[in-house]
Amino acid sequence: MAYFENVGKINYEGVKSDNPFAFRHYNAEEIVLGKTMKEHLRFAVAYWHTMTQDGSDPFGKATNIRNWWGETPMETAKNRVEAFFEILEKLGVEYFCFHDIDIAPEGDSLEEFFQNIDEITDLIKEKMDETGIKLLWNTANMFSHPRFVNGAASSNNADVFAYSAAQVKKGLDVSKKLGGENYVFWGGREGYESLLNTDMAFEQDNIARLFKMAIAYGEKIGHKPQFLIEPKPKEPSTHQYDFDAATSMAFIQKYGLEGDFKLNLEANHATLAGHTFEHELNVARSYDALGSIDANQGDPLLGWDTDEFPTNVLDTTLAMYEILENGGIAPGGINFDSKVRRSSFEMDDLFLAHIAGMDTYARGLKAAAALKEDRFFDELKEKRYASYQEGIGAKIVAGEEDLESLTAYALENDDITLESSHLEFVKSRLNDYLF
Ligand code: XUL
Ligand code: CO
Repeated sequence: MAYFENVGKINYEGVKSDNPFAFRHYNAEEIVLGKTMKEHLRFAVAYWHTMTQDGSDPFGKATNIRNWWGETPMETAKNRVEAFFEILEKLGVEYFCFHDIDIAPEGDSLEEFFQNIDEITDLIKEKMDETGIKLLWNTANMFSHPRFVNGAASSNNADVFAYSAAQVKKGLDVSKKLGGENYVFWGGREGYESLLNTDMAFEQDNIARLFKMAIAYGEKIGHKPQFLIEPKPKEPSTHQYDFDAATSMAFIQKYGLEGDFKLNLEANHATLAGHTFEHELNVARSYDALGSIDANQGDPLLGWDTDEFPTNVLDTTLAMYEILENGGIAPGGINFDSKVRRSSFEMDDLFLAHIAGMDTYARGLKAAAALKEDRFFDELKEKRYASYQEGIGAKIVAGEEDLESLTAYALENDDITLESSHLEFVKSRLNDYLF
């Protein structure tokens, strides 16, 4: 049975096409800088936003109309697998991501939850084998259930820690079963509300304990996905421990997790932290820790995690530039952690939204490739830092100077000439690559 009878395979038709169910920029097999677009972009669809999100918000009930609702939670879960793979195949997306609770009902006990996961992942595996579609990453939802009110690994209650460990173990078993390429830890409620009753250092030690158990278990079962921490500064906790890329790198280094852990960076989390997305990608890159991305965008006027589909070409261009400079994103990918707006409640909006996101990233890729080929940013930066290429600058970089020698130099050279950045001109030239 087809869940989307009105929608066929989405093909590339170019910008002249007025078919809403066609790509105007994403041409999977087109070669850009020596690789196909699909190799560069490694798109993934997120199970939670696409299959389980119902359009409700803090002020209103569900709006989404979905034809996969069944008589029982398990029937709905099975229908969802069918519908999900139909979406992936029709979009030509080769990867997907999910939380454990997105795919299977939790039931009345942990045991029942695990049985449900086994049954549904059998179905998912069949579909994967049939279609060649792959698992980019899975994760455990350790934030929705009331037991996680004070966090998961960072909870004050050791039974909650144990429960979380069981979910992570199952997550890794599932990752092995489905050949997951990455495994994500987004610290849902790993943060705190008030320092008055919180031992922050102890809670972070405990998070690191769980991560080390995950590394050890992966080694034991002979399955080593790339582990990823997904930073977010706030929401739901007031203070989230993995605030941003820099904070998460400090955590990774403090607990000696380099080598096993990289970062999964999300655009809307970056803006919540008061950063641009490209800032976060650049920070990760400077640590060789850019693992994967969650593609979306926030609403700058609202300032919370609205998870909109990305439609801003400047943002995707600068993000893709960072990815190109990184030498690609594999084994990570571009996961649409994006949801249709509450008013886009029709089934077909799921396609229109993904097409919009994929086209916006494809456009960003093409613009970023042109910027790279033209050495646009390279030339700008080479010129800007030229004073370190020779003379005193080259000696500073080579470690040949000290405070005394530089004082002697500065006393002779205190009439300093600076150059204008011409930043407005630069931005205007950058626009030429976008439109
Ligand atoms: C929450 C968020 C999560 C993670 C996975 O803001 O981004 O969906 O991506 O748990
Ligand atoms: Co995310």
